[in-house]
Amino acid sequence: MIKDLFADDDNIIRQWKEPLAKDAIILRGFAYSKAPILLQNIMDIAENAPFRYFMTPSGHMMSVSMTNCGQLGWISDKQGYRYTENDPLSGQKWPKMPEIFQQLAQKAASQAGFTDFIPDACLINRYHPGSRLNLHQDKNEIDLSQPIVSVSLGLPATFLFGGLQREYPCQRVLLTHGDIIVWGGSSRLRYHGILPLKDGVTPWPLQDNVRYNLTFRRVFPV
Ligand code: MD3
Ligand code: FE
Repeated sequence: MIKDLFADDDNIIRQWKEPLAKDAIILRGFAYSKAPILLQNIMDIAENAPFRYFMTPSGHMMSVSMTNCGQLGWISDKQGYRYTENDPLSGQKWPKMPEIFQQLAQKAASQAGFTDFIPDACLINRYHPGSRLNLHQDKNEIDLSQPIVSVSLGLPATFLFGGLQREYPCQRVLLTHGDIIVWGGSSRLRYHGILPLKDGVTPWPLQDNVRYNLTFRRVFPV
């Protein structure tokens, strides 16, 4: 009998923890083995709630396209940044957050010491080469005691991780397919952003030249 060399496949997926700052950690490779099913779920969500380019309150079109799943979705328009229960494109509720998204976010948060993280919002960002996200804070959530969990899929991106004021220096961190960042506590309001994406090839089953980021948040207190 020949031993099945792939029987314990999960054990050969490379995973490690990289502290980034106080209350912020990178879980390298944490989502890697789940990437195909996560991507399939993203495609299903986008059939009901398509990716779209929001306008910022100041009237600029964002270069990242977005959609959402969960009880609440993050949107932007002339009236400002906020969370809504309905997709403004369809007037319908945002698609339900898939069970696998929920579980992954909760498992990642607990790895970082945040127990019982139950996200009520998942923003899905899609980047193409040239797409970028300017330095900003995530502060539209009411419950700032809860962490944020971010999952990177597809093309690598250079993440800028700043301080509590815009002028403070930034660390640059390369985020690749399957990486997760969890941050909360004293890092919750740090400025951060994504440098313009570069061309590249992406792992199966992704089409080339695209990056997705799932951002799990708790908007309303539990
Ligand atoms: C915030 N998205 O959607 S998430 C966003 O990759 C957003 O699409 C980026 O920022 C993206 O609001 C980055 C990752 C992240 C990581 C560390 C942080 C956001 C952070 C630390 C403090 C505050
Ligand atoms: Fe952000």
